[in-house]
Amino acid sequence: MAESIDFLPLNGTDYIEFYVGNAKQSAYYYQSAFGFELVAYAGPETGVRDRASYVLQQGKIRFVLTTSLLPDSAISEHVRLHGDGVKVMALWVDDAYKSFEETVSRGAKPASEPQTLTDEYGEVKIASIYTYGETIHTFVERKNYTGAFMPGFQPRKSPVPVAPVGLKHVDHCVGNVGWGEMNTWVDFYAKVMGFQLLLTFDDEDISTEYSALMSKVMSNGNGYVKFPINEPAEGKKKSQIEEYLDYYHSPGVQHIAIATDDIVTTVGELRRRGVEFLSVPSSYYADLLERVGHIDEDLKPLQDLNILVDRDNEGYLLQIFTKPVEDRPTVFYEIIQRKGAKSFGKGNFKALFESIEREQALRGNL
Ligand code: TYF
Ligand code: FE
Repeated sequence: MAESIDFLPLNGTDYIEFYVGNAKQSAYYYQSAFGFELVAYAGPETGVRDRASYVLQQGKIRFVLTTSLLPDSAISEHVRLHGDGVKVMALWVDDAYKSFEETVSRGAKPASEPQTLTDEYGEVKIASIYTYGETIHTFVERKNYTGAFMPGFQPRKSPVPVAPVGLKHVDHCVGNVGWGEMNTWVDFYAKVMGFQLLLTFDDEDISTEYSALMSKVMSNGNGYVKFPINEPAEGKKKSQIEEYLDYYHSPGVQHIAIATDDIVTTVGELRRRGVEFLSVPSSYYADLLERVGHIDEDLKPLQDLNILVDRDNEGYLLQIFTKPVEDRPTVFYEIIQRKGAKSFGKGNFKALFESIEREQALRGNL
């Protein structure tokens, strides 16, 4: 039965927190390569004894990089098992306590009870529930909070000036789950979080010669928060989703798509700073305009940068994918510019997945 009122209104993504082996060095990478600015810090110098966290910001995107200072802790155990990865997808809400109660009453597994954090800059309320694997959603209510990030954190600036690359907001966060588990998590987002099914990609849409997967895109009511869920499917050889699961050792976040309004400038700058992207053969560009029709951009810079284009009923989109940003083939980024299109680049799946498979083969995992 459809509920007429949204029991979980979301204002957007509040932050994404990664558990990493060395937060100081990861923070340097996100500043120098991705153009994020350091805005806050928590650690021994601020009275936090067991961990260090760096808060980075660009546009509306906030990343928190957290490492353990202890050999035995939930954070070090997370890093031991998964490598560097996403622990928290935090959602900005108007009522964290209610968000927790509404979702837990619908079957969410609690991760931490609602609490109110206070300092001289105001109040932040947080509460967390589990989603797939060890990943959690934290509901963050920050009415009138004027501090750098949250109570417990102190403002901290980048040690050298950072030049942003035009990253604006989180477009979507994709999860990889185990064989046959996609619909379980689709149901979770529908029943527990009140999301709706936006799109389905089956085996036929996206199987290449080797790799195969299925994907369903879940969206909240206002469309600000979108969570595609992938599961592996049977193919000739190892699915890219299976490769992820082999290295992450559980379901988890596969890619974070970040929006820009000038993808040529953003990707040019990221490449100049050493970010590595997947590439497609030049034949992709030979018939691109026949496939997608007129686009505002010149073809040459798109081809030089290996940016992909796809069209749907409402417009078109430009997108590109990084290689994994850690040594395990797990988390990667998508840079996306939407020009009307609300889809996910289905027309690029074949070229994209063949590109991923070339990388899998280089790693000996195909
Ligand atoms: O988010 C999406 O659906 C697109 C396409 O392993 C995609 O970015 C889907 C699965 C995948 C990589 C990219
Ligand atoms: Fe994506």
